[in-house]
Amino acid sequence: MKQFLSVVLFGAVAVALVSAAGAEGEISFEYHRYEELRKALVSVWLQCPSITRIYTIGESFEGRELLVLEMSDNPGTHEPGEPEFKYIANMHGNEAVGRELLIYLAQYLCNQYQQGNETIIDLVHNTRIHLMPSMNPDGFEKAASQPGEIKDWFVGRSNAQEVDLNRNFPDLDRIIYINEREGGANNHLLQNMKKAVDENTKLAPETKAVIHWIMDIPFVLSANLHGGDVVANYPYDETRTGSTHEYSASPDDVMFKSLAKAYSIYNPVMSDPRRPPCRKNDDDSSFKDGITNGGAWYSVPGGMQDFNYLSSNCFEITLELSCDKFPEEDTLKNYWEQNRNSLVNYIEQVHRGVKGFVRDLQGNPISNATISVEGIDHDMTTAKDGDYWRLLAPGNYKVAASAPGYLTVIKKVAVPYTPATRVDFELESLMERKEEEREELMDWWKMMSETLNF
Ligand code: GEM
Ligand code: ZN
Repeated sequence: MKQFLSVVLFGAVAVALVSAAGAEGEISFEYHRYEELRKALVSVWLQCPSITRIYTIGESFEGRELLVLEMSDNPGTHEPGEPEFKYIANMHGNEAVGRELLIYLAQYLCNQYQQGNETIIDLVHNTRIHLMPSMNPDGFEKAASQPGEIKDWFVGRSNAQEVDLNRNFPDLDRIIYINEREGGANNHLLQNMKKAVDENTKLAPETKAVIHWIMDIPFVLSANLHGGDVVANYPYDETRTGSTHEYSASPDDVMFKSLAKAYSIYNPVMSDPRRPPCRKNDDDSSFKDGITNGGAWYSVPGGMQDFNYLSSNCFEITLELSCDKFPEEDTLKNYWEQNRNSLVNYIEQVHRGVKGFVRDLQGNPISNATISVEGIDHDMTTAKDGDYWRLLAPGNYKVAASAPGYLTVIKKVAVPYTPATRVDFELESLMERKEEEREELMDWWKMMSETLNF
């Protein structure tokens, strides 16, 4: 007993010492300038080297790195069948809360993993998580270097070229609205356009880097962290008619509402029905249960959220996390507490709907096969190993897998809230089918000629 007590006491002293130094295992709730952000990510990597990796997707206009911390049981590789998730923050450089929350989230996941938190261990083992605390490091430095405690509402929002990155993505909504009327692709609208992206001088370097990232990794789910209001916003962001406010449902409206709610429900401020608007004249009339359709709030053309949905297999929502864009440092801990469970719960949403593999009859993966769901005009494609993920709300569905040169297979699937239902497809190639038919015909001829004796 005595020995036990002294261990406890020693433990308490050790914890006190460590937290005073802000060392390993503790989260220090302060702002991180560019160099401090790098150091914070490196120290997570040093603390949890077997489940983390740091990489960069490119550079900002002023040459700062667009850093990503990856968390996975196999950092650096896509594991066949394992879904990929991303959080991007601070695309508006003056919106600082999301940037800090992603640093704290990295520290928290690493700590909890080491302390044996089974939910977090399962999450890290079954998901490849990418965290980008700042998409606009130049804007952040500009916003953060303003003198005084009170920050201007706009300084640092755009990148160093004065480009608003959330208006700078190719406007795929316009194309999808034409295709809805006149027929045409219902997703992957940027296919074979990589060169056009590289040559487009209107795209900021930060936008280009993120476009390539979205096209290269088979992301399933994502969120884009902003500030200035408190709500979870879902597609479409741009209205069909061009009017300023108009509910603009995507084919996955039901699932998007469910995803946005999965975030808002764990955030006591966001989900509070009595929360007053951030500012007296704000129009929050489209907010309900802490969520809103983008177009119903106000139309945003060229945003990143809809670009994800219309160019790739990735579903993205936009999270507005604080009334103030750059609040005082001593409020950061509070924002972390408001958002911690939401941030973790939202990552878990990647394990919903149907998932599986598409292969040929010999078991070879078929990449770029189409996965379509009856009644939802938005197709997914399989990744390199024939693996796919199709987020869906609970219900009964008919899911089809098809690929050029193969016979389409349709399966009925019952989808619960979670986990994802595993549905694999084996596709017969039309060549094989033709060969089989030819052989059958030959056998028939042989039999006929034998019986008729010619
Ligand atoms: C927004 S982004 C979120 C809102 N989307 C719609 N459709 N209203 C922006 O980019 O203007 C707000 C922000 O800057 O945080
Ligand atoms: Zn913003």
